[in-house]
Amino acid sequence: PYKTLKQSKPVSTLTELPPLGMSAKDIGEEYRRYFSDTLGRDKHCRLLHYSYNALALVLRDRLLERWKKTRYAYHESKCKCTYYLSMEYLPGRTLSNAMVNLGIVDEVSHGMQELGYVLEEVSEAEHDAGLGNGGLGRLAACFLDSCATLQLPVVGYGIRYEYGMFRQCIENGEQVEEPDRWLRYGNPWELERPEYMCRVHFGGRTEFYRGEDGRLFARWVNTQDVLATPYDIAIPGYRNGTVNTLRLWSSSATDEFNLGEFNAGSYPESVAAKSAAEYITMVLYPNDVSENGKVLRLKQQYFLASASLQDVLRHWVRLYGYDFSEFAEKNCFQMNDTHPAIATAELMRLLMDEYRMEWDEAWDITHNVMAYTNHTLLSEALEKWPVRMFRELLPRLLDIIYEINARFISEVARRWPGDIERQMRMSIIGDGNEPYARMAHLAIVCSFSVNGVAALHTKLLTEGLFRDFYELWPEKFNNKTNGVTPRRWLGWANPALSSLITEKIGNGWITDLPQLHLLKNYVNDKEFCLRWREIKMHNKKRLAALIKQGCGIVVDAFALYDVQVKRFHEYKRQLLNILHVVHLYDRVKRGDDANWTPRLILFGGKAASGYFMAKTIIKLINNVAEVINADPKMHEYLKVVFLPNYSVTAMEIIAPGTDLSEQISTAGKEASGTGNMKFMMNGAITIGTLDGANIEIRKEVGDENLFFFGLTAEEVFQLRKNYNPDAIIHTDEDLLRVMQLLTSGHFNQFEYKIFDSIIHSLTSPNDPWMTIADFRSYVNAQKKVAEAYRDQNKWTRMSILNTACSGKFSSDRTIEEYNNEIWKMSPVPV
Ligand code: HBZ
Repeated sequence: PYKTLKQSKPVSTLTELPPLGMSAKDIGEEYRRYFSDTLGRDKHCRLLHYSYNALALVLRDRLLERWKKTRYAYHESKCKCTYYLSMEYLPGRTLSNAMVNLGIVDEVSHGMQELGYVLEEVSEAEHDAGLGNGGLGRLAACFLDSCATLQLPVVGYGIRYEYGMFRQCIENGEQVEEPDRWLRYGNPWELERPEYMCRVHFGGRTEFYRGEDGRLFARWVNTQDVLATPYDIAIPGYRNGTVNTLRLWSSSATDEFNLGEFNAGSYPESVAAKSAAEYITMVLYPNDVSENGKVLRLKQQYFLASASLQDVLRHWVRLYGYDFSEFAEKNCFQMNDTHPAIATAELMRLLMDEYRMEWDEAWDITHNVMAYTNHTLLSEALEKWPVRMFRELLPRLLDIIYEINARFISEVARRWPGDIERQMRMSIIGDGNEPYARMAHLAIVCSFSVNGVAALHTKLLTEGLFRDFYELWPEKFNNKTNGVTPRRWLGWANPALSSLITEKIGNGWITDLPQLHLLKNYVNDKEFCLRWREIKMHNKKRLAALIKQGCGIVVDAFALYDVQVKRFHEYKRQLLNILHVVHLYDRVKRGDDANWTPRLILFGGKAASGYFMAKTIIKLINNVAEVINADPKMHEYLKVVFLPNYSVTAMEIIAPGTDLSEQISTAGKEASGTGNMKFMMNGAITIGTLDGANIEIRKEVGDENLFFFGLTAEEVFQLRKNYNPDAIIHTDEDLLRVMQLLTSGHFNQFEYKIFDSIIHSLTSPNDPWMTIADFRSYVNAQKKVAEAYRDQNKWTRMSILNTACSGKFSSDRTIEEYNNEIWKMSPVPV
């Protein structure tokens, strides 16, 4: 088997600094100075935007001091550094994060209060930085928080998209996308660094030449260049003096870019060329599965890879000169999925063409510094780029990829002589109608570490998708189960619960989450249970207020809050959830309502703009909600809500107010999930399939404290061969009635046939998501949920145990594992 994990040591050995030494009064004074002297506003200006900006500047000063000290500490210790390469980061709001990690939430709150402001209202003026799609981008943000908290020298590299994840509106039940110009009113948290600008090449061709020493070199000529300017964002550790860097690149045109055309009198053409350069970082691709074949996407990927590597190499040369003998010992690159995988070939290019290394020397470095994390098994998500496109855009990189592949294939041939099939399966270049580059293969071949993001996912990678590679290099493969930062997802998001926890077990849990185990001592303490329940009630009211504000629906805090928030995708099976809702509706309608548990079923999440099925599922949910919510008879039984524009900030209210966490993907399809962990930490109980990290959640909390149902990954695989949804429907009366309601047009009376595609996919023997197969066991599990919820003492006990057993799912643990087994750095005290 792949390497099993060593027990990692607790994080609490960190020295915590004394509080910042800023009183509410100091904060008030500095705020006033920024508000009037820097921003030039006076008492007549009540726009919260300026108050927010002034406060942000106060905090930024504190971050800047520590930022500089951290840089110096890293510089002086000449420590090893790791670079996290990610096309996405979803940090959410920065103000709250800065206050929490500087340890001055109370001081700021009081300071603002004395000035007549409510801190929560001022914070509302901050626009979420939505530079990511979902789990992968949020994971990157949690990781940066943990790295800084563990005092690890890690730099995050990414793209400063002008437009982040679109804003989702719901019109007539349908998703409508609106652009997210999050930088319109400026961003007080970023620091432009034009002094570190660099150039990224595109197009042109390769030329060979002899150097003065007679050696043959390649150079990339006749290129069209684009400038990359970094914008730095401070990433503070939790109360420890460390401030790491997230460096986001923005593209712009070079000056000479336009001159040729301009001199020829084509002013409009020259300006068009300028905007082509600026397009590169204009917008985030809003797709959470794949974006194969789009030239602009490949440009974005190469732009990130090249700018970041140039930055690291320049830094190296400044520190160590042109001696690269220790480069591999002192640097590591972690690629967040295959999106930045072109960095492998780019590092080869830079080392050979710019730093004049021989192939072997460059390769020795490259395959010892690159590490790759895979986030999905879905075949449609595997990145493939047509060779033709590569040749036009990045000809020199294509040369290098071909050479890497030739050497790799000869290694395969040595290991399995004559096994041509295997060579074709493993080749980096795939041959279809049109040859293409398989980015996952490139990433594996060029990395010393390949990891999945939950135990089941890693197992399925080594047994299925990457089996050939696993047979060749078993030692490369390892698992790193995801985690989330407890500072944001418990400390900040759930202040009431955090204070109760700290009152009972002290505040060690904030940097050593397994300490939550101590809460188990209180499950029989009546007073404690009562307070736990009151806090949940308080958080449900906050969530109810968010719902009221977001879509005008009033919900009762006594109902069971049953929540599914995540990207919309067929494999996540929001459809299964809505089929259950229709079943509940049907039960009430036919009078089967004895011992009823009232429920709020809450949905939230975005669909990729071009993903027809996902958008139709959103429409179905909204139509079902409309029918149910408009029926006065249903009021005391059921409410269905679709909350528009789900985001990191919304989740901070949603997770603490949730009773039941829906994690119901088709087994084997959700690599890990991280929402499941946020809910668990906040005392929600999971209803889920045996998929991703759900399996590890069950192991921690025990079978009696969550609700599992459905086929296993193995059973899904087996059933695929003779799956017959129609037969299942006709042997299950409840399901038959649900399907009849759907097919009869009950939820689309004036919208003829709009749900036919859904009905067709549910009933197709080829439905890869096997929703119908899991309906009965899901409904049965939901019955047990309803029963359990009626016994509030039992439910509260389960809730406490879920929080108490969530210690494993801190991203501090995940990062300790990355560091112990892949990065191998020492913490650097600041
Ligand atoms: O990464 C998610 C997985 O689906 C989830 O199971 C896991 O917990 C999480 C963190 O490991 N994957 C994504 O979020 N993927 C993307 O967002 C994505 C974005 C652009 C793409 C492809 C995937 O081109």
